[in-house]
Amino acid sequence: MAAEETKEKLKVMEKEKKQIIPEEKSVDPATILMLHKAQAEGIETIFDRAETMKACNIGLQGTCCKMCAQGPCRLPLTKKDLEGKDTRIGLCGATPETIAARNFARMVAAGSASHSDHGRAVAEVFLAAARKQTTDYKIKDEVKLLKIAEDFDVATTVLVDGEEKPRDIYEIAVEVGERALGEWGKQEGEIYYARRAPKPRYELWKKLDIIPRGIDREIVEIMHRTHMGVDQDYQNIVKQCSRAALADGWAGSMMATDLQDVMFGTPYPIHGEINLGVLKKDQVNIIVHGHEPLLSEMIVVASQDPEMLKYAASKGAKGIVLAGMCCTANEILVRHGMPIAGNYLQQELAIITGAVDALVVDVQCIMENLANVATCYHTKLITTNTRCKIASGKTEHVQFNEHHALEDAKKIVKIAVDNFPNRRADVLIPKEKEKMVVGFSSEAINYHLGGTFRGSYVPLNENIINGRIRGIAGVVGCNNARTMHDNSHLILVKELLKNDVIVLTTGCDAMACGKAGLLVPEAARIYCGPGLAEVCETVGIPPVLHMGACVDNSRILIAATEVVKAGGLGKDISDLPAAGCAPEWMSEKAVAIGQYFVASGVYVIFGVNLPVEGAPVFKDYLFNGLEKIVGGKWDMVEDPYEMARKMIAHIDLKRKALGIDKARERVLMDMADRQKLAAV
Ligand code: NFS
Ligand code: SF4
Repeated sequence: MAAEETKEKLKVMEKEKKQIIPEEKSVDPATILMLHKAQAEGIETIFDRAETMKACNIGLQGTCCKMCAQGPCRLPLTKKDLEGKDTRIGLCGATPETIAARNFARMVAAGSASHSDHGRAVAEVFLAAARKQTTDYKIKDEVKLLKIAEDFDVATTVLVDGEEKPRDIYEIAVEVGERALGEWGKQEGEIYYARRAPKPRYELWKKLDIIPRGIDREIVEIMHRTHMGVDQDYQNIVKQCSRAALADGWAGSMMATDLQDVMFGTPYPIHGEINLGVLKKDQVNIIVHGHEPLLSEMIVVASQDPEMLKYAASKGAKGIVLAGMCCTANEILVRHGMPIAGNYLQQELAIITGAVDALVVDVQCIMENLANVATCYHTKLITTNTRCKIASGKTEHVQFNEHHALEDAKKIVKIAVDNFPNRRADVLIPKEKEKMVVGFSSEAINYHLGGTFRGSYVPLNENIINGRIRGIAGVVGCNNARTMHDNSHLILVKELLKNDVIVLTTGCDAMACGKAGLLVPEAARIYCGPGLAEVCETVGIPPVLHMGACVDNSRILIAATEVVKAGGLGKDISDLPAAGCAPEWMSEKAVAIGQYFVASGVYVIFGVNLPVEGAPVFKDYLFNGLEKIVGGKWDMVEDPYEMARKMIAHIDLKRKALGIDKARERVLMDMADRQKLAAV
């Protein structure tokens, strides 16, 4: 018996020893509080597992090949390889370069597939709406539809008795929808949106033969080329990575953004709130988590339905809170101002509040452990998509269908309301919630910075040229349990602001910024250098512009293109004083995004780790060689201060090349200068 007791004691001690210190895991007080609650209640989260399960060293280096059953062939880089001749090869002779490039390419393929399949689902619903096969979705933003119709070569007018008349908007939508949907299966030619890029960029892609033919084709080709014994030239593999990634950035993701805007409205600045404090103890709390706004848009409607509110009241609830998580959150936030409960690493923690009556998920970034955590509380975990089920038997599946979307949404809301009385006593909702101003689509930036008269990017360019704004940074991407939650996001963004670099953001970085109070106009005075502060205060915008979800990184491509077109800052995206970063990335989608930015001419830094260290020649190609070919390049930096330093150094280099490095004195442009600029 005594021995048993000692064993038990040892077990407890062992458990205690491994306990994480929440304050070391996140900079977000709400997250820290919930981690304490998790510990007190004995709930294991990703934060715990990141402590106990170490990553595989060879996988980290990118040189583990399991493309065939003769492997896995593991080729770790040793000091000897670096000093002498590197003779490592796999069973078939594959070099570290081939292996790392193939692994990298498969990440690009998976990432492009995810965003693009999201886009496909949107295109299908769009077409159903255009054909009036569903009444739940409509054409909301006709102006945007007319604009994208041009890109798809769809006529917007029709000749009636020799007179040009506007075409029926739904007729246009059907044609746009058909052409858009056709982009996935197209076998030859070019994706329509390639021509949206600045002309020199388009010409360069053409010369390099990397303009995507069709989205699915380019992704399939990566899978083929990376099969055992096919493409064994890392440069040739990277070329296909560019093609597939461009198919994501300039087609799959960009069409997702555009068609969503047409159906649900193009975002314009709107107020919102963020962090777990948006949940309410006395109301039904529903969290929608995942990525596609098709479902969440309907749940927004269902949760505000008077009948549903009455039903909630009958169960003793004072109302219904609908909050988002991950990119779904960004989608309903930028269009409806719906609150956000948190970013990627907070998903388990939301359940741990004990206040979530239903967690509704669709696709992507949904941790399987949600099913385990949900069983410890009353929370109903509801899957809704044929592509994403959880095999635990601990979830409910309500199949969502665009033909009766609102009905499905009401069914889901009802499940949540019915579950409200099942709450257990141990509800703890952190008080933290921050206000923010979001919804800066490229159209909104155009309007806000240019004003109603001009509506252009010229004033932004002027401020970059005169040096008030030193440059533009895109800071995006995930959280990663291998690094302190939100920490690198915030250090990096604050460093950039201090140095007068304006920040465009999406995804989980946008949420990190929101929680830290960086998404309000008042942040300019506190965090920015004098130049950027002045611009933001004059225009009344936050210094960090929330542009939406991760598929909306396509908005950053368009904004960059608009800046090029506004003149005075070179002729291509690669000329701009700009840089991108995903400081806490974890998803394959991030790699696809990184690659399409690089192939569009942008310097891109990734944090945490990039699995290329085991293949120094391949790494050098990504980090240096590519720049001479596409004008953009990769980098990996762990320290957020160093990330900022390198991004700013790159911005300064570009300023110098443009001859505006000396222009940092505060000169106000006169009318003649403006006209000169506009004429460029
Ligand atoms: Ni982007 Fe959105 Fe977040 Fe990363 Fe996941 S939510 S699509 S992948 S984790 S930023
Ligand atoms: Fe090994 Fe070559 Fe098979 Fe990869 S493809 S697992 S390197 S034998």
